[in-house]
Amino acid sequence: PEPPPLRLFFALWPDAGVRETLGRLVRSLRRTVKGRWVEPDKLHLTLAFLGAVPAERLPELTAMTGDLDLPPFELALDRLEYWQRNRVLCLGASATPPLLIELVGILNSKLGRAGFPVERRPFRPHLTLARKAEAAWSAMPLKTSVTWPVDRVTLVESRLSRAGPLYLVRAEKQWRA
Ligand code: 2AM
Repeated sequence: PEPPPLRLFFALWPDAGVRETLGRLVRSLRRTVKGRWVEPDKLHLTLAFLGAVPAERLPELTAMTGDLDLPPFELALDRLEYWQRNRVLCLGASATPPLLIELVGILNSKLGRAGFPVERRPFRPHLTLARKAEAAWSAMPLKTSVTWPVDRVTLVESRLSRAGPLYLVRAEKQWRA
């Protein structure tokens, strides 16, 4: 029998330090905003969502990950965004670093050439903090922005279950300055 397809996406996966900062932010926000909060160890920023992919294509995507090579850069997540339409609360960036736009562009062109579906809308970085959230505003600057030193890209598998998604790192490429 064929193995089931994998639900895959490319993401910025926080290291321990960034995760610690994000966890602190979530703990303070939880006091004032109602919602279903993403567990701190599952927070991530999606770069390209592939959806269901035949398992046999994983080696190709692993190789693609290994070919992604950029200079490290810094991402400042400096504002909260509340999307009333789907009641999602996100961390966003008032400025997208050019290297992040370049990374997503390279990813999308590699994915497109390999025949994967590609997002056509311009990339706007966002990190989902909570779903089914209740907020009375649509954007709010953070007093202290989250500074994320980005030096790697990660291919992640998402396994959905009733207990929520389980994320497995399937491939990763770290860059040197
Ligand atoms: P979200 O956080 O905005 O929900 C794993 O599911 C990751 O892929 C999540 O970060 C999720 O974004 C994103 N994702 C899920 N379905 C998607 C889709 N159809 N298009 C783009 N991103 C998606």
